[in-house]
Amino acid sequence: MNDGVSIIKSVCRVCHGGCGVLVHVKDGKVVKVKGDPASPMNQGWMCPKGVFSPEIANHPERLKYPLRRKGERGSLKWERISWDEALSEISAKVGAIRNETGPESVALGQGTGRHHYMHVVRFANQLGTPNWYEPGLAQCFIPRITVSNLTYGGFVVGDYYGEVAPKCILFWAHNPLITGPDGELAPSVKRALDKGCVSIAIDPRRTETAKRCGQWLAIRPGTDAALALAMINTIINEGLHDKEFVEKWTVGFEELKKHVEPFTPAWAEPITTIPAASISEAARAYATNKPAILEWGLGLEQNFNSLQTVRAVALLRAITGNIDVPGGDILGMNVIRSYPTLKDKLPEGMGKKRLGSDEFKLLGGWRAFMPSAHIPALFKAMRTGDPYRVRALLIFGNNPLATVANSKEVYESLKALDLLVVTDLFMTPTAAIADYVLPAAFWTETKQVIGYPLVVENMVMAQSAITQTGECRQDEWIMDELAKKLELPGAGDGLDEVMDYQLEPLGVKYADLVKTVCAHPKHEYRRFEKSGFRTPSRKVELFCKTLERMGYDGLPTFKEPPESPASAPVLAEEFPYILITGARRLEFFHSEHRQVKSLRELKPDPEAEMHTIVASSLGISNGDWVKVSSPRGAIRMRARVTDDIHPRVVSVEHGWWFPEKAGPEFGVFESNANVLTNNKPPYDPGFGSYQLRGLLCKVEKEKS
Ligand SMILES: Nc1nc2c(c(=O)[nH]1)N[C@H]1C(S)=C(S)[C@@H](COP(=O)(O)OP(=O)(O)OC[C@H]3O[C@@H](n4cnc5c(=O)[nH]c(N)nc54)[C@H](O)[C@@H]3O)O[C@H]1N2
Ligand SMILES: Nc1nc2c(c(=O)[nH]1)N[C@H]1C(S)=C(S)[C@@H](COP(=O)(O)OP(=O)(O)OC[C@H]3O[C@@H](n4cnc5c(=O)[nH]c(N)nc54)[C@H](O)[C@@H]3O)O[C@H]1N2
Ligand code: SF4
Ligand SMILES: [Mo]
Repeated sequence: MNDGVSIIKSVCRVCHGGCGVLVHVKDGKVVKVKGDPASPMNQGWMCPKGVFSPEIANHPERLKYPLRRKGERGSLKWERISWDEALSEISAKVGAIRNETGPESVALGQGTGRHHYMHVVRFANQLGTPNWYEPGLAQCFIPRITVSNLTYGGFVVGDYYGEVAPKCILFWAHNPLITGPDGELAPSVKRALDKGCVSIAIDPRRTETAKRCGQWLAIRPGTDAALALAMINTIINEGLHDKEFVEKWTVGFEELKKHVEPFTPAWAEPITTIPAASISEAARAYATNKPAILEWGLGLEQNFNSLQTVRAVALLRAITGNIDVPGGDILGMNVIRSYPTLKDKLPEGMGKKRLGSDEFKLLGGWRAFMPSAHIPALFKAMRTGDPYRVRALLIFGNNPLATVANSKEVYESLKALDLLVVTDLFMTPTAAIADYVLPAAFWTETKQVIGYPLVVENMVMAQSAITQTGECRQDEWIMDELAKKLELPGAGDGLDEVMDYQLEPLGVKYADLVKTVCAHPKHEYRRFEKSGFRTPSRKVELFCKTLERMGYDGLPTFKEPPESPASAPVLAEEFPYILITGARRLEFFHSEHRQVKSLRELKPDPEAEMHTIVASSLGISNGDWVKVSSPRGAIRMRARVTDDIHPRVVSVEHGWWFPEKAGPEFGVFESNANVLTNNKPPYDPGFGSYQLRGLLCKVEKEKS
C-alpha cells in the first residue's frame, strides 16, 4: 500500500492473454496495469491493449445496469431494470419458447475463447439445446485441434519454455508477434527469434513476424495445401525425412510417398505463385534444422478446404520427427481437468437436431471435438424457419454483425428472432437491436482459472475479481442464475466448484492458486515412447483411416479456391484482386476497442493494404479513402500502400464499426469486412468452414 494504492498480482485478459500483470487499485478502481517481471510468459512486457485496461474498465460508455427495450427494436430506448427483473423475465420467456417449440429453438452465441467459453457450452447442455455457435470454430482453431487429435492424438504447441531452443521456426499463415493467440505469446516468440534460428514465413503479407524471418514466401491465398504437398514431396524425394521416427512411429508413409509424387515444387509454382526453388529451399531448411517449431495460424482455416489444408501442413511435423521433442512442437500436458460441460444433460437425440451436424461431422457431429452448430445453417433457421425455427438467441460476448460472414444477412436473421438477449461490456450494433442488454464484467472484475496454452494446458493461472463496475456481472454468474430460475439440471453448482474441480489434479484450490497466480509443471517429453500416440494405431497417422471411414480423404489434397482468378475467370475480370480479411492489428481485439480513445488514436481508421503496383495503376496514394467491393457488397477503407504484400492481394481489416456514429447501426455496414465475405457454399466438407480469405475483390479510389 502507498498513496492508497494497492497492487494485486493478476493476469491480463484483454486478449486470449496470459500476460502476468500487477493491477494498481485506488478507491475501488483500476488506475494502472503493469507487466509483472516475474511472469514466465511476458517477463514484464505488455501490449497497448493491456496497458490501457484502466481506460477500458473505467470507460464512461461501459454498460452498467441490465436494460430492457422500451421502444421498437433498435430505437435505443431502454429502461433500467434490476437483475432480478431481468433474470426473471428472460427465464420466463426462454422457458416458454423451450416448452412451445423445444429446446433446440433456443440458441446460444459467443465470441472467441474468453473466460466463459466452456460455461456457454455447459449452459447449452443444461438448457438441452444442441445449437450454440462461435464465429471462430469452423473458421478458427477447431480444424487445427481436430486434425492434431486425428493425426497425433493430441494438440501440439511450440516449446518455448524448455531448455532447448528451436533451431528453426516456420511461421505458416500466422503472425504471432502481433496476435499471440491460443498457444503462445508475442514475447516468447520474440525471445526465440532473438536467440537466433532459421526462420521462414509463409504469408501473402510481409508481416511483422515475416520481417524478422530469413525467408518470406508470398503465397497466393488459399493455396497452402499445394505448398505443403510440394514441401513433403521435396523432403521425401531428397531423403530428408526422419527415417527412424517415420519407421517406428507413423503409419501410411508408403501411401503418402506415392500420393505426393505428382506434387513437385514445379507443379506448385504456378498454383502458389512461389518459385519452385524457394519451395525446395524452405522444405530443406525446415527438415534439416532440428528441432523445429511449425507455428500455424488462422490463414489455413478460413477457406473451403480447411480440413485438408491443415492436414497437409500437419504431416510436415510428423515426417521430420519434430513432435514432442525438446525445442520442437510438444504435445500439451492437460495438467488440469477439462471443463465440466455437463454433456450428459443434453437429451438423447438432440445431437441429431444440431443444425449442420449431419453434413459437417467434424464441426457438429458426434466425432466433433466440441460439437457446435453450423453458423450459416443456424442463422438461416432464424430467418426462414428451415428446417425449424430458432426463436431465441442469448449472446455472451459476440458482435455477430461485425464478426460473422455476410453481415447484412446476419442482420435479417437477428431481426426475425422472438427474443434476443445480449451480454456485453458496451452497447454494440448487435446489442442495440436486442430486447435485453446485460452488463458484463471486465477482466479485472472476474475470477477464473486459465489453462494455457488453450485446450492443452501446460501452465495454469488464477485470476481474482479485483474491482466492481456498476452492477456488472461475470457471464458465468448470469448463466448460473438463469439455470436456477429455469430449474435446469446441474443448476446450483457455481463457478467456485467448477474451478476447484478443474484444479484438483494439481493438488491446489482456487483460493490458494490465486495468491501465487501461476503453476507451471515441467513438461514431460516423448511420452509416446511409453504409451504410444493417442490414435487408433498408437502411431502418428499420415494416412488417416478415421477420416476415410467418415467419407473424407485419408491423405491431404489441394483444391483450387472456388472464387479465384483460375476458377472464376469471368468474375475475375470485374474483381481482379484476391481479398483476404481480418489480419489482426495490435491495437484492437476483433470488433472491440474502437471507443477506447488511447487505442483509437493509435489506429483511427479502417485500412486496406495493397501493393504499390496496384495502387499506382488505380491512381491511389497512401491514405486515400477507397471503395473495396466483392460480388456481395462494398465498404470504405483507407489505402495503406506497401511493397510488403503479394502484388495481387488486397488485405482488409475486420471488425470495424464506429461507436461515435449514430445508433443503432453505429456505421456497422460502412467499413466492415464481413459485408464482403461469403457465407454461402461451397463449405469445407468436414468443418463447414466458410471463406473469409481468398475471395475476389476490386478497389476504386473514392470520388472526392
Ligand atoms: N472477416 C473476418 N471475420 C472474422 C475473422 C476474420 O479473420 N475475418 N475472424 C474470426 C475469428 S477467428 C473470431 S475468433 C471471431 C471473433 O469474434 P468475436 O469474439 O465475436 O469478436 P467481437 O465481435 O469483438 O465480439 C466480442 C464482443 O464481446 C464483448 N466482450 C468482451 N469481453 C467480454 C466478456 O467478458 N463478456 C461479455 N459478455 N462480453 C465481452 C466485446 O465488447 C465485443 O462486443 O471473428 C471472426 N470473424
Ligand atoms: N491484437 C489482436 N490479437 C488477436 C486477435 C485480435 O483481434 N487482435 N484475435 C485473436 C484470434 S481469435 C485469433 S483466431 C488469432 C489469429 O491470429 P493469427 O493466426 O496470427 O491470424 P491472423 O493475424 O488473422 O492472420 C495471420 C496471417 O494469415 C495471413 N493469411 C491470410 N490468408 C492466408 C492464406 O491463404 N495463406 C497464408 N499462408 N496466409 C494467409 C494474413 O496475411 C495474416 O498475416 O489472433 C488472436 N489475437
Ligand atoms: S498480449 Fe496484450 S492484451 Fe493480451 S494478455 Fe498480453 S497485455 Fe493483455
Ligand atoms: Mo479466432
